[in-house]
Amino acid sequence: MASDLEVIGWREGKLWFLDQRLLPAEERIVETEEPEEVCRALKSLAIRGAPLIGIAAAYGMALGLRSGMWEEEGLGSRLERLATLFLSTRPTAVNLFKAVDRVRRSVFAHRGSGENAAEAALREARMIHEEEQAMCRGIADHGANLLSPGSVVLTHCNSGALATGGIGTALGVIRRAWERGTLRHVYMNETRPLLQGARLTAWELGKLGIPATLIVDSASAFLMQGGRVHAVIVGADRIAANGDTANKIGTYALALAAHHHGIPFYVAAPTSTIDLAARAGKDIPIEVRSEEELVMLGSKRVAPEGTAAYNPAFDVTPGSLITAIVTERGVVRPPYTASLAATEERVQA
Ligand code: RUB
Repeated sequence: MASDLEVIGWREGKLWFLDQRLLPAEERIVETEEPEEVCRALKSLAIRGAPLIGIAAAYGMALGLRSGMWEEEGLGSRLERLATLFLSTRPTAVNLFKAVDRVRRSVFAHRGSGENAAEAALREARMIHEEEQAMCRGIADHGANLLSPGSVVLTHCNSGALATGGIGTALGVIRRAWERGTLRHVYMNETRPLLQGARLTAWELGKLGIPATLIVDSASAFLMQGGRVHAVIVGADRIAANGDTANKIGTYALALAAHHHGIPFYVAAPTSTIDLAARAGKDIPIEVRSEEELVMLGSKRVAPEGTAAYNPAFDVTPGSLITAIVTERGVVRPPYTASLAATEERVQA
């Protein structure tokens, strides 16, 4: 069994992380004590993927609560400022909002207990990290049961260790199915504009020794039409109460094509990505990123100067196009309003 890839952690009072912007050319580890640097890493996608965004923000809050950093302004005010800083980085993945809230509550709960604010925050951050790792393992086990022997699957963006701090969500399922001998091949979309598929998923699957072929995003429907894909499996950034799911731009088009061709479309995500407060997809904020990401390819300009560009980073796939949502608690099926609420109740029980 391949060893687990570690992408983030805490060492001697500092946060370290793998800078994902440089992959696959360079595996550079960055160490920091500055919460602002963690925010910059989140905004620039040096750290990315829904669960990892939450984990990093929680560690980043712990960095910002070290002794000497808040006494003058007061703990309450410092916590609010840190929370605002982190929550302004990326709007779509709900994991960020849940993680920041957990750290804030934990610090308040431990006020006066003798434990200092940074220790309370760090303990909560470590707990979030460990929980995400455990949830990935659960998702992998449940999800792999959905794939029949000889399966060829298609995935989009990156939902592996690089996105989760664990073995991954959709890529965790792929990895487990490969270990069980039921997976034959993976097609991975390159994932324009930032190429998370080409740069990150290809890198991870290569390390795991899983046979995979890169395609341009617009080739997916063609492969499905030719009967070359048995299932589509993707991660998620936020799942609304009715099953509508925000994930990397292009996911919705994949789901439409899969539906047309009668191919199962699975979403794999931890319960930390479910947001029952969002009743439907229209309640999920969609991040729109810089035009630069479209008109430039690395340092090379690909569109004429002055070209207008629109760059939504996510789209929403209606729950009606999703065959099942795989969580660490099991496989959730339509009607999602009832099944997701029941899953969340079990988490809280
Ligand atoms: C990441 C993205 C990924 C999910 C995977 O977008 O859309 O598919 O976050 O998360 P970005 P998970 O690269 O812009 O952060 O592993 O929970 O399914």
